[in-house]
Amino acid sequence: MKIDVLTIFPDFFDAVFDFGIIRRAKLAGIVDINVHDIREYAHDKHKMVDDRPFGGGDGMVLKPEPIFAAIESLVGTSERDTYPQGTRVVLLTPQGKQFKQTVAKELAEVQHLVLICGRYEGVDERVNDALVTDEISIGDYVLSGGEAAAIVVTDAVVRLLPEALGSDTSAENDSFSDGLLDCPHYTRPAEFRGMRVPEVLLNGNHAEIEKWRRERALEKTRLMRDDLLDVKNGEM
Ligand code: 6GU
Repeated sequence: MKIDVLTIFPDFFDAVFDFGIIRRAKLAGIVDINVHDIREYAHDKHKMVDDRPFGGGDGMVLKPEPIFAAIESLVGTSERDTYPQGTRVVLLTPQGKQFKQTVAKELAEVQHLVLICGRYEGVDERVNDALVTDEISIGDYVLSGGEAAAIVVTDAVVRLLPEALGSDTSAENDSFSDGLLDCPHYTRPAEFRGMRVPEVLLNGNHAEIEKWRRERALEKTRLMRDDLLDVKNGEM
């Protein structure tokens, strides 16, 4: 998979894609991630990437020209209908559809993902109208820009790529993959400062351990995220 990130703060991404699973996936050739400065696609003499909103109001709006030029360069066209198959151009914005594990799974199937990091104040709507295939928000809170959201989406997608994880079962056991939160985990020592690891995990009875894990996962989900147990929300 190829992932291109478009941002006005490319330095923001310097370290984050060089650790853990993303780093491993890059080195293994499972994913190719490139971060692009939107300013490099601004061809006016001041390399302007944003401007004041028509109609007035606070903040600055990202201009359309550099973003159209970037998409033409990275995708080959700025006509959405003619994007190569398996191309998704995602705008990270608080106005988007909420990012869920189901969305991560869908994006993990594509060949080319372009992530446009919006600014909180806005992106010229013509970017949306002509270029964007998906608008995604990572939750109901305000971030100053889409950069942190692009990192979240990249991490969630890359760890789903075949062979990105060390063990081929670990993604299936994650929270949300079956619609429930994960069960508790313990490692040595079996007793630490008077706190003992649940006995069932020490006895080697795998059927009992599975049953215990399932029960704890259900209990935790009921306690923390009752909403996940509703049938209508069971789309994880
Ligand atoms: Cl994708 N962008 C911004 N600016 N704020 C957000 C968000 C994205 N998702 C949640 N809040």
